[in-house]
Amino acid sequence: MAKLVLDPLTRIEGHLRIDVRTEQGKVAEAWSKGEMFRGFESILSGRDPFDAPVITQRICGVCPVSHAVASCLAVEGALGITPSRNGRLLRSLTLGANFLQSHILHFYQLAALDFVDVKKILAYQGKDPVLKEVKAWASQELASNRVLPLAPFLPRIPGDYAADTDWNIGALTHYLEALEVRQEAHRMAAIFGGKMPHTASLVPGGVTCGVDVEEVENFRSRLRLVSRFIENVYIPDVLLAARHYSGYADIGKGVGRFLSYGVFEESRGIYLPSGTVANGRYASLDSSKITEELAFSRYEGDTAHPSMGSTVPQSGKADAYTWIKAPRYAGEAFEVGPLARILVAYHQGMPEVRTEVDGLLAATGLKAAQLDSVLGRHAARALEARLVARRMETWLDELEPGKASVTPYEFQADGQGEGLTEAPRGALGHWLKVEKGRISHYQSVVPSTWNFSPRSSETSPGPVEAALLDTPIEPANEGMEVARVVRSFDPCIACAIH
Ligand code: NFE
Ligand code: MG
Repeated sequence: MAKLVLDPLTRIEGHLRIDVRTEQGKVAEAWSKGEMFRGFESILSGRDPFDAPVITQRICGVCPVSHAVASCLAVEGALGITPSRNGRLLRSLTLGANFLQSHILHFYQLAALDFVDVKKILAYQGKDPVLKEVKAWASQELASNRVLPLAPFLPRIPGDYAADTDWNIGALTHYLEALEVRQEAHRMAAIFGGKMPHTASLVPGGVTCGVDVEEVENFRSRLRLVSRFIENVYIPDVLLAARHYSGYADIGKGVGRFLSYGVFEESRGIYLPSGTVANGRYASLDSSKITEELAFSRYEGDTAHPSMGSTVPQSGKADAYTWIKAPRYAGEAFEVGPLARILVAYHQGMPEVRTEVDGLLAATGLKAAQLDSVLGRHAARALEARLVARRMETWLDELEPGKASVTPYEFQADGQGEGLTEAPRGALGHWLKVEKGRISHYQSVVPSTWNFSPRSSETSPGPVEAALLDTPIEPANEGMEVARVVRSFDPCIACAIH
């Protein structure tokens, strides 16, 4: 029996710590720990409800648009505001751009370094000027006396990296290219969002910018650049990774229950459906079944629906081991994220998702059950990027230049609302109550809160804790297998603890 601690495990803001206990070369128990508290929900109390989208975006720089959309929907519900048609489409375009940048960022900048041996650049013999420059830089760094040479590529967990020099160098090239493409996606979000990372224009009622044909085409041309990268680089790289690391189709199997709130408002309805999948069966979503449990979380109070719950920190709480709460649906842990959205859409029967998933299974030789794995999560994220990028073209076509993007409304001083949407990492809900024109209650339940939740009882682990069970551990890898399982969920702890 041995214990392994990885801390911090995140390559972005937020401090995720993972502890595992291993037995006979496998993970026998795991603990997911959010190591800080921020208090956004308390900050919102007493504020003007129209400040909510501005403040909640500051929860995160990676998925701010989702927080803006969730709070706009919650305020609209509370105050009886119907967003305009253009506003819905512009929100979806801005959110879509944010999904694309986040998925590309995740695969290349946050996850790829667990698979790609960047040191192989030292063996580069070709003529590409950028790679020659990277090689020179790497040699210089490694020969230097710097404390952290070759950051952000090093230090790293030793791991079992693929040996193929060309593959590794190719992947490094794509790492660099992804940085540029991500900028394009940020520029797209800024066209209607005003600026990034935190948009200035998403408000209850729609978006405060007009639809101008030139801007629409500006957006479209950038979208095509990003789409080209998704089709020609991102998806092929995921397929190649699946070949080099095929064992990861059998590692990281989670709780087997998936949930999506549905996302991307269209002129009618929403694009990706809401619902749950358990035992391979689709069911519609009933948001009254959502609770947050607190047995092992450092907060006061008891299990409650987020419309009633509170977030009051209690640092010395006995048995508690994290600042992340434990969201549950009908009392059970559910996985959220791109894989959940894809499986919910698949089992609900959405034709284009069925085509994509069946195509992926045929191309990789994976069985449907193996989607619930490390590789399945990476593949679902890439397929979703393709689906969203394609659909964004139709939202651009549906915009009505010259028509209003925001609806006028009569201000109501009281109300209660629920804003359910999806962030790149999964289901995102904001719940608020307005009394005498001020926010009297605000709770958000965030994707990484679902996935990185602690136990709700001794026998009911959170989704990542469950996914780590039985992961084979090779001592020489120093926990790389754990890192790969955890990062397939794309953790953002700044969001999870908010
Ligand atoms: Ni900070 Fe977020 C997304 C939200 S996270 S990244 O995606 O909401 O869990
Ligand atoms: Mg919360």
